[in-house]
Amino acid sequence: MLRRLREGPRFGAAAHDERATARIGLWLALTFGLCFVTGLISHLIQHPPSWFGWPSRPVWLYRVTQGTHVISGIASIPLLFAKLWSVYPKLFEKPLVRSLPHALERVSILVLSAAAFFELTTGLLNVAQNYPWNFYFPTVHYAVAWIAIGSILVHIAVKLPIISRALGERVGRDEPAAQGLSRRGFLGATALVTGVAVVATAGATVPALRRVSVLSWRTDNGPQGVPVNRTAAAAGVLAAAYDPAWRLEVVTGSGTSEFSLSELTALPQTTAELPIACVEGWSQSATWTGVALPDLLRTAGAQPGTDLHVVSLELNGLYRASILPGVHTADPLTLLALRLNGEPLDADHGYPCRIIAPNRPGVLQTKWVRRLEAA
Ligand SMILES: Nc1nc2c(c(=O)[nH]1)N[C@H]1C(S)=C(S)[C@@H](COP(=O)(O)O)O[C@H]1N2
Ligand SMILES: [Mo]
Repeated sequence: MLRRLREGPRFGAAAHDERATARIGLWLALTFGLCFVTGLISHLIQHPPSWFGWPSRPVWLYRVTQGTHVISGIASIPLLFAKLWSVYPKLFEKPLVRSLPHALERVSILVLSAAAFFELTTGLLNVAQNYPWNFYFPTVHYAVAWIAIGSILVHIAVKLPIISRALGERVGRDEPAAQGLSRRGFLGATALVTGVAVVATAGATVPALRRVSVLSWRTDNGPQGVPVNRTAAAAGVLAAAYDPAWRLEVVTGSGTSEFSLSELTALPQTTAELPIACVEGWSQSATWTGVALPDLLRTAGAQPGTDLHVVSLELNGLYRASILPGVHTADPLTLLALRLNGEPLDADHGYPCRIIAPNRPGVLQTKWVRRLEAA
């Protein structure tokens, strides 16, 4: 029975052959593995345990890891469907449960499929800025990622004999009598659909693909040529941002200094080309000008290299504050930016001033800064 199934006479299509299944499984393991590792990196940067440090250089590294996270996640969607299509006859094989190990294996496949679908769906909706749920996305997405990767490892371990046998066999030409898509045709179609899905969306972070990425989100569509995630109006900071009484407070061990906008503008200015790399996968490089953090700290009587608590004018909102670690406050490319692409910051980009640091998630590039406090 098993042997017959593998050869496929009962279900016809060669797509259900283990040689096709194993190859798609291998691609899926690669995209999922990449997605998991890059997601873990992003999580660690945003919630750093004491043993974790993330460098401030190269400036583009997070842009690449997070772009990879979203692109590999998107590539996983057609691959997951193809994988399920490839094995679905086996999922309904009778008897449904043959033994305890067999039952456990089936449960692990159920958990694996559910977790994988959950991750890909929530990730995709997050990227599309659509939040039809009421849990906090990062926590749940992160927790379920461990369930997904754990059940994938169990699945691979259980299937290893079949995987190595199937990958050892050549895909070969199908018997001409085989119904439906040939193995090659199925693998080719899967690769093609995956490629199209990637090209259609990767422009959100790969500049060269911008023109062809028809399904891409948030590119070049904000003021000053940079997308906006949360506007000043939505954050409720417009009045406070343009209040002439606005001062930047810098609180250090040696006391509190206050800077008006014109005092900040009068300090030595640094200009740098730096990307905003949103965790949602879009990224955009721009030219930022402002006061380098090491300069600002020295002016305020503190040492570059101290961790800073960055507080914005926003009263509530998940991203109203951030921690800027010492590696970043010591980096002369970390800016308290006052200008973007040659103009004063637009309200939506953080007027009067915002943090732009090299190699950081966009979510930590706090806008509408009110206070910097040595942590
Ligand atoms: N105060 C504050 N700063 C913030 C945010 C926010 O909601 N509030 N959003 C962050 C996110 S998620 C991103 S990706 C960047 C986007 O910057 P931009 O809107 O200038 O492109 O700002 C960050 N800074
Ligand atoms: Mo973001």
